[in-house]
Amino acid sequence: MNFNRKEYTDDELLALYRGILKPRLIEERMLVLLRQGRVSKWFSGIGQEAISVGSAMALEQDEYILPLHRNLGVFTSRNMPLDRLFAQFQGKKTGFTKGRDRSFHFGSNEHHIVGMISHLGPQLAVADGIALADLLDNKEKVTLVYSGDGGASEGDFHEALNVAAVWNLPVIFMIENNGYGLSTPSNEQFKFNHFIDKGPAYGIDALQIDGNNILEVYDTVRQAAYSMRKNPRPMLIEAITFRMRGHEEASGTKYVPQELFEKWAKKDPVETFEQYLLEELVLTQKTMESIKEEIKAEIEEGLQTAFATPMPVADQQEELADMYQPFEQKVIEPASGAKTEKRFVDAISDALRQSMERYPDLVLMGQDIAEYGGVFKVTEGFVEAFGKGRVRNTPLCESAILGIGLGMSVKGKKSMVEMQFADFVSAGFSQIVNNLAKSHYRWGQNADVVVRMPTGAGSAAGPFHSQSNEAWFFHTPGLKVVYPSTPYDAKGLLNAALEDPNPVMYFEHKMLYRSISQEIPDDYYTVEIGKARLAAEGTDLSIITYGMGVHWAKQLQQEMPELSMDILDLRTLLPWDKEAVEKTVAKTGRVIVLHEDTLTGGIGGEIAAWIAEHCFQYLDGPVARVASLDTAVPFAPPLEQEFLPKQRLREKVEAILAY
Ligand SMILES: Cc1ncc(C[n+]2csc(CCOP(=O)(O)OP(=O)(O)O)c2C)c(N)n1
Repeated sequence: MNFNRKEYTDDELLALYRGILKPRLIEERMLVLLRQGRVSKWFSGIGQEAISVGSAMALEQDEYILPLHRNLGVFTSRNMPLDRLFAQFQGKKTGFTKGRDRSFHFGSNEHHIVGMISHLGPQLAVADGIALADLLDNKEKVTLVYSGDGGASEGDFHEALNVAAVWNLPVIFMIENNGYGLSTPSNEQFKFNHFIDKGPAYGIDALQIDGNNILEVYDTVRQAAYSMRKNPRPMLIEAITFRMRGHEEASGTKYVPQELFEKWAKKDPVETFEQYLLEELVLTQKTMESIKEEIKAEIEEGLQTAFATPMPVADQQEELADMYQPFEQKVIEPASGAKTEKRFVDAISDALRQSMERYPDLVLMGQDIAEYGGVFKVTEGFVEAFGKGRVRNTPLCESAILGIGLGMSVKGKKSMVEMQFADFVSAGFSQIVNNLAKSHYRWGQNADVVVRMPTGAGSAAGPFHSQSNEAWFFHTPGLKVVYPSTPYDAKGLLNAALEDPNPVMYFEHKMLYRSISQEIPDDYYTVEIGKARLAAEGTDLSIITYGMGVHWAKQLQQEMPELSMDILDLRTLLPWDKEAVEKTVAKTGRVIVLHEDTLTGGIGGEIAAWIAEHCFQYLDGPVARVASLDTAVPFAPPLEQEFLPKQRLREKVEAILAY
C-alpha cells in the first residue's frame, strides 16, 4: 500500500488511526455478540472502513453525510455516543428510532447524518436536496452520499447524478466498489469497466481511488470538498475495495473465491495503516495498545448501558401520532371581503403565488413549470415574480425530485413538486411511500413536501394521462391526501397543504381546471384539512364523494328535482372526516359512496366498511358503491364514458331508494 502523508501532521494521522480503529473494534465485538445471539442482523463493513472514516473525517462537522449499510465508520466518526448507537442496533427506545427501525436506518440532525431506507438508491437524491438547500442559501457546504456498486444499477442512481449535474449541486457521490452486490459479482451487475467512466457521461468530474488507503480517501475527499465549496458542482469518487465478510452475517461467503480473500487480506485498511504509522514512528507499540484498550473500554461501557435498557413498551396512541409531525392547523380567514370570480386552475395558481410570498423558503419544482408555466399554465409568470432559483424546471426525474423534497426538508425548506400528470407519480412512488411518508415515524424528520397531482379522466387522454390513483396513497400512513372540488377549496386547501409540515398529496381534477369558476377571496386563506363539506342538503339519501363525483351528484340532483339528498364532499381523503360521514348516515339512513377511481380497492371500500361497522344502526339499506370499471382508463370517448361511473349513478340511486 502506498501511503503518502503529504503535509499531514502526526496528530492528524493519529486521529485517522483512532477513527479507523473504532468501527473495526466495534465490529469484532459485534461478531462475538452475533455468535452468542445477542444482536440480530449485521452488515459488516470490515475491509471497507477506510472509505467511511476517511471521507467522513474529511468533511466539516456540519456537512451532511448520507451513509448506507456498511458505513458504521461514518457514525463513529461523527462521535455518536456508543450507548445510543448500540441501543439503536438492539431496537431499544433510547436509540434513534424508538425501536421502530433497525441498524443503520436512521438519521440524526444533531450529527448531520441522514440514514438510509432499505431501497438504497433513494438515498442519493436526498443528498441532492440537502445540497440544493445549501446552494440556494449560498452556504458553501458539500454533502456526501454513498452507493454500492450494486445499488448503482438502480434508476435512482442515474436520476440523482443527472439532476446534481444539471443543477450544479455540491454532492460527493462515493461509490464503494467492492465487487459484489449480495452474491452477484460485478460482471453480472454491469458491463462497463469503471464507475469513473460514468462521470463524464453525466458531465461530472470523476476520480478513482484506492478505497483501502485511508490517507488517499481522506486527502481526495478533502480536496474535492474544498474545491466544490468554492465552485459548486457534483463529483463522483470511485473507491475500489473489497467486502471481507458475507453480505450479512447469516448469508455466508461461499460464492466468493478464496484467493480474493487472501489477496485483499494483505490490503487490510486498518492493519496496513497501523503498520505505516509504526514505520513512520508516528505510533509506538505502546500507544497503539493503549489506544485500543481505551476504545475497547468505551465499547464495553456503551454495550453495558444499551443491554441494561429495557425493550420499548408499545403505546398505540404514540405510535399512531408519531406518523406525523405534530401540527395544529389554525384556519386563516381572508383579511378582507374582496372577491374575484376565478376558475379552478386560477384558484390553484393564486394559492401557489400567495404561499410563495408567505414562505421565502418554499421552492417549486416540476417539469416545464418555469418559463413555460407548466403544461396547465398554473405557474405562468412565476419565474418573473420569484426567480429561477425557487421556480425550478426539472429533468424527467420524478423519483429524484421527490427525494430532493425530503432533502430540502432536512434543511428546513418547503417544497412543492408538480407531477405533470398524476399518472407519472408511479415513477417516483418509492420516494413518496417509503421515504417521505415514513421518515417522521422512523426518526422524527418531517417531509415538508406537497405533491400536486393533476388527475382524472374525461378528455380521451387514454390509460396514462387519466388515472385516479389517490387510493395508492390513501393506504399509506404518514401521508395526507386532499382532493378539492371547488375553486374555493382548491385555493384554501392548497394553502393549507403548503402550510402543513407533513407530506401532502394534493389532487386536482384536470377537467375542473377550466370548466368551473366561483367567486373566491382575493386574500390568502386556508381551509381545514380533514374536514368534509356538505355540498347539498337533503333527507332521503347521502352521496359521499369527492372531486368530480361532487359535480356528478349535483348534476343528478338537477335531473331529479324530487330527490332530497345530502352530498358530502370529503375534500380530504386522509385523514377523512368520520364525524361528517356518521352525521349524514344518521340523518338519511341510505348511502352511496361515489368515486371516479376504479371500484376494487378504492377509497369507497374503506368508507363503506367503516359505515357498516360503526353506523349499522342508522342504515335502511346496504351501503352502495359507484365507481369506475375495474379496467385501465380507455382512450376512445364511448369506451371512456362507459368506464366512468357517472351514468351508473342514477341507476344505483333509484335502487337504493327502492330498497
Ligand atoms: C431496491 C432494492 N432491491 C434489492 C435489495 C436487497 N439488497 C440489499 S443490499 C443488496 C446488495 C447491494 O449491493 P451493493 O450496492 O454493491 O452494496 P454492498 O452490499 O456490496 O455494500 C441487495 C440486493 C434492496 N435492499 N433494495
